[in-house]
Amino acid sequence: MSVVLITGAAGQIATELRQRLSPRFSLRLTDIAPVGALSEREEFVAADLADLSALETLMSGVNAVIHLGGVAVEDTWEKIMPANIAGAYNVFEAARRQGVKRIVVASSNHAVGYFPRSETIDDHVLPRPDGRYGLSKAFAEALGRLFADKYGMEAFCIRIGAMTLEPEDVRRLAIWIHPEDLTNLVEVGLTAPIRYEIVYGMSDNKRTWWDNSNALRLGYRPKHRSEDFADAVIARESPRDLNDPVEIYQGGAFVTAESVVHRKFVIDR
Ligand code: 15L
Repeated sequence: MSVVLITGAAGQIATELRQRLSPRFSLRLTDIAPVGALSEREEFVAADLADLSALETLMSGVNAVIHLGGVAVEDTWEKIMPANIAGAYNVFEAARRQGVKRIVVASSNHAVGYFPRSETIDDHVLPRPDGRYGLSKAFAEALGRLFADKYGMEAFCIRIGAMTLEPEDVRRLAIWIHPEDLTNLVEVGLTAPIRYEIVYGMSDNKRTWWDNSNALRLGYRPKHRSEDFADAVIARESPRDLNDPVEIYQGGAFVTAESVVHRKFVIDR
């Protein structure tokens, strides 16, 4: 059975993936925080993404990596830089040194959060990060490209929307992904014959602003639909100002953090 290393194993996404992937893969888990009880097919080794040599040790005997580790929301550069920029580099470099070819990268919708919702974007658009966090995800995608081109590695970058059991608000009706669908997409990322791909991590969402045909081409078949929750979500949300940048841009509230220039741009456009 293939051994898959999961970074950020104590996080919300890893917790959902673990229970669904462990029947099929042997999981080596790592995080700086404890990950709770382990199943028969799991082992845990604590490590910091800043520690390249610890990561290199962890890669021994691994067939593929699911890189979920790092800061998962907007934060200061002092936190984003070591965890998401240096951390992502260390994961790729440790994998390269140990001959691990395939990395599934948890990118984010915030790598392209400054695209307006009026535009449908696909896997070919240039990055358009909406903050330091989104920038770090664009960096991780570019790392995958570099390591694929230069060292023959394989990277599958998932621009994850919002993974929860149900969509939390109207914006997330467009970008929501059920944990079961995300697991299936990660499995595509682990097993499909690819060199470098970008896909969007969303369920079968009618209100989407993403063209996810690349994921479908590679075999992803989402089972869940955000539209099933739409009436309830819309009914409970207070009226929205459609001229607010939070509503104009795909990244939502991530866009407006420190956005003095941005607000001027919105007024000028
Ligand atoms: C993300 O990238 C975050 O990790 C998640 O917590 C949500 O905030 C999501 O984006 C979102 O855009 O809603």
